[in-house]
Amino acid sequence: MDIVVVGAGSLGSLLGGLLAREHDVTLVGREPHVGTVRRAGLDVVGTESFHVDPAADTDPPAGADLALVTVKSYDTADAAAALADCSLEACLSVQNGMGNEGTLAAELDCPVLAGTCTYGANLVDPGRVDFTGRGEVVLGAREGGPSAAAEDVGTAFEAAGVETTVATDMPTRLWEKLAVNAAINATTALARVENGALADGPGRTLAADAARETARVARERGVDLSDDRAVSLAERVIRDTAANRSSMLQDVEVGRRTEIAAINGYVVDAATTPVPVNETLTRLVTLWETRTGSERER
Ligand code: KPL
Repeated sequence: MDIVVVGAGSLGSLLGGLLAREHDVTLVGREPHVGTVRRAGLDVVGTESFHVDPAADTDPPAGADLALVTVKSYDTADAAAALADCSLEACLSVQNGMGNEGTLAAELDCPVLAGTCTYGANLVDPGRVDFTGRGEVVLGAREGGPSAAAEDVGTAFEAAGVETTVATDMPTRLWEKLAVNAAINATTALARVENGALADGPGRTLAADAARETARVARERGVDLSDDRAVSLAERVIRDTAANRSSMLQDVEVGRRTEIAAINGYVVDAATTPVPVNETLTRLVTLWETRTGSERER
């Protein structure tokens, strides 16, 4: 399969690297990373270590079987515009936050699939990504139900050794992922701690409260997600990724804009009843972005 990965950051580079062991992959991202990959290839180190030589560029090619979109949520509209003239069989969004698939579908003339991913990655240097934990990709039709395109993509991912489940309930899965990210990302970024620090004490309380509020908002919007399930999913991810630095902590550490608006901010905007924990987390991270000027940094 011909795959273009739009958003060669930490996760995009890891998934692109794994897929390049079996498929023709083009990584689309920023310099100096893509230039280094073009000249010297991509080193994946950690959980598994290997070297691959995918194509790499700052713009997408004219066509591909699949566009795998892994850009930050605030860059989705730009990614959609960049892909609008690209001939594609399918597009898969594996991003944090909600609403990305709709933004892509508005520009693209192919099935747009939704995905979640629990693989851990950290782009440490141009051309080098740390593989910090094996996980799972779950993907399917963004509106739920069966999808031939999702089956094809699932088969291609499995052929490359990427643990993949094709699901027919992606709307619920996206809310579950939102609850996990709402629980973990802002708190770890503000306290500058790894995910495992939320396993007990005040971090555990904050994470559970943020997850519960997100589940309530999901139910207000007709999604069947109980408080208990949201909390236990968040607690499982905290345990399974204890040593990981969340993507928002990684953003804050390098002074980059965060995805707060698409995570806790989305919960606040979607709520019809008060969500004080998500609101406070959103305000604090937004305050940090404004004071550091990072809301302009990508
Ligand atoms: O998706 C993540 C992220 O960091 O954005 C979690 C699940 C919190 C893992 O770190």
